[in-house]
Amino acid sequence: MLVTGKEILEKAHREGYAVGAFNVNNMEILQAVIMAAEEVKAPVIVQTSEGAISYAGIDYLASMVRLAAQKASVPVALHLDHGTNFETLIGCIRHGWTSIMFDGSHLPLAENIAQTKEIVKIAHACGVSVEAELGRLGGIEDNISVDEKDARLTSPDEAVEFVNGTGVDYLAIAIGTAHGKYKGEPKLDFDRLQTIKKLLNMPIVLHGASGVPEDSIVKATKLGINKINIDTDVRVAFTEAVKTIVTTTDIFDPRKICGPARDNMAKVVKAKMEMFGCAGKA
Ligand code: PGH
Ligand code: ZN
Ligand code: CA
Repeated sequence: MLVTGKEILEKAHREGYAVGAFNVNNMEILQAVIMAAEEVKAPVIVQTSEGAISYAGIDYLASMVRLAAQKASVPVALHLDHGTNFETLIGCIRHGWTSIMFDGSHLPLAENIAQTKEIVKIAHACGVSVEAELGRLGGIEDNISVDEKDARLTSPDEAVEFVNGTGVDYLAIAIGTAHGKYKGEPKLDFDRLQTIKKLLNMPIVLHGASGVPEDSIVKATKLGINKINIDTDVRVAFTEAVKTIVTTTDIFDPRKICGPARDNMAKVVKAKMEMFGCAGKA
């Protein structure tokens, strides 16, 4: 069934686990994510970036995910990842997204608060949950690209001011992860996470989680991360399967290429769900 992001994440916050939020932009990725969630009985967040929406079309994605959620035996939320464009944010609300992220993390604090507050007012009036980001992640996620030198960890004091001033349902914080593939091993600032969680006592979101070692993920989940965004690791699972098939066989039937790729993605998604602690929580 299709539910709001808040419903899924408030429960995760109360019970102390994290739910996977996986980026989708075609049928195979969506099916892989839903298959995995059903197999391990996990609630799941399906998220689309603005890039995914321009690639697949907002109506295609809306219809596909609505159908998948209707048929699914687990709770599914449809979330807009890194929304920056006002028309897209409103378009998602109109097309049935149940959660949206407004990413004003590039703005000065006061402006980020003012714009986020406006989005929260509109979204909440429509029964849609809102995520926002404070601090800045380095790396590349579709349309969002931030140079390492511009990356900035979240200030706990600003986080309190931000949440009080906006009324967001969950907050994405920067504690050392980055979007895309890592060159070295990411070092997470767990003290900062612990301080922020204690001050806010609400669902907290970790972006850029592909490539973060399992022990860091488990620790972050114990310290209060409740939504974990994964994009790169699923893309890699798709591409590795496709590469193997096209370079070692003469297969030219797309179903025999995308089918095994879908299975490979489902395997990766399932492993993440076990790691995040949301398996069995549906
Ligand atoms: C993410 C995903 N999406 O918003 O934060 O990041 O590609 O590093 O998993 P990764
Ligand atoms: Zn992100
Ligand atoms: Ca990453």
